[in-house]
Amino acid sequence: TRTPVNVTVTGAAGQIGYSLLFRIAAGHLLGPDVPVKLRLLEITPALKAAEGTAMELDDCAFPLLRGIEITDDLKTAFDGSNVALLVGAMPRKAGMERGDLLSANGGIFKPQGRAINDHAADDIRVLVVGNPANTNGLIAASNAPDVPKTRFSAMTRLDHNRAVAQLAKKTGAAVTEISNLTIWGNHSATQYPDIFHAKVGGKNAAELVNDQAWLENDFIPTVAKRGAAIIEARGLSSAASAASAALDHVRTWFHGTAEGDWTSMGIVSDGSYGVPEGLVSSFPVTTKDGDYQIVQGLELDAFSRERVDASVAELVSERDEVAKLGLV
Ligand code: NAX
Repeated sequence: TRTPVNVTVTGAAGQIGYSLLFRIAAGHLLGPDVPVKLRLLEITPALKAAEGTAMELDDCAFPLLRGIEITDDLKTAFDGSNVALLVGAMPRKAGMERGDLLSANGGIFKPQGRAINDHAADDIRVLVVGNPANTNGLIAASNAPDVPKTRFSAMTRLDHNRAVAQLAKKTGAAVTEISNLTIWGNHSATQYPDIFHAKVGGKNAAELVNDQAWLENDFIPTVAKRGAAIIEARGLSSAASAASAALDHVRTWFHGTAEGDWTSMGIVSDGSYGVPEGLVSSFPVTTKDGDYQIVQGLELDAFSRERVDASVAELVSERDEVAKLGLV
């Protein structure tokens, strides 16, 4: 029988944690044949709530779940960790400046990056979900100098899945018929969901839709502002869909993209497509066995280029801000 994989989840007592943990334990992260041990990291005041979630996990009697450890200690949380899902973050509160938000999150992701560096297993893979996800990923990666940068990623898969769903609706296709969609840039309202290389049932999506007004005034803003629309409707931010996207992200990273298709991941830029090296930006990537490669050679016309550049400019300003704070 296989040795269990150690999966660390931060912010385990939060909303996303409550959706995520049960599905990890059910085998939806790594597959139906991979046993897991969960490490739940929380801040001290939320440990009791995390214990409540752990009691419910016990009560599910999941065959793949081989242990749960709950802690507020970074070393314990990341010791021997193989997969780390960094979900807990400092949310933006009313009146908070972006600098304050970045600084508060630096206080979380800098020590977590360091702890991953010092204690995680050699094969560690990290997904940052907590916002601002790209820049939090940059902070974590920068503070883990001994871990290859390619092990760190930030989540834009929810945006990717939202774009797939909207495109399917518009074209009347099934989501399974949609491929080669890309989210470029930051997981924020500046992100650029790109359908110019996407396919619907093998046909070019932009040509099939042939509706520039829908693309500009409906599709792009709907995808980019979906998080706000969910809050407006539900009174709470996206949780089950975010958890589902996190599972998709990690599963695709390990199990690979389908032949000819790709996915979207926030990753440390190697300079491809003019995105400054070192920024954590979303790209089209193919994946296999826990590694990824940026899809090269896609043409970006003026419309796409302008949008990619705008989102990347936002990432540059976030990076400059955290650099000033000594976080990267
Ligand atoms: P919640 O506020 O419900 O839960 C966050 C949890 O993190 C809390 O239990 C809190 O105690 C814990 N936490 C705070 N600081 C911590 C620390 N230093 N160590 C460990 N745990 C800590 O938020 P939830 O709805 O679960 O969302 C979590 C994060 O995901 C937020 O930052 C949110 O903005 C972000 N999201 C990112 C998405 C993406 O696509 N990348 C989409 C969904 C979501 O909005």
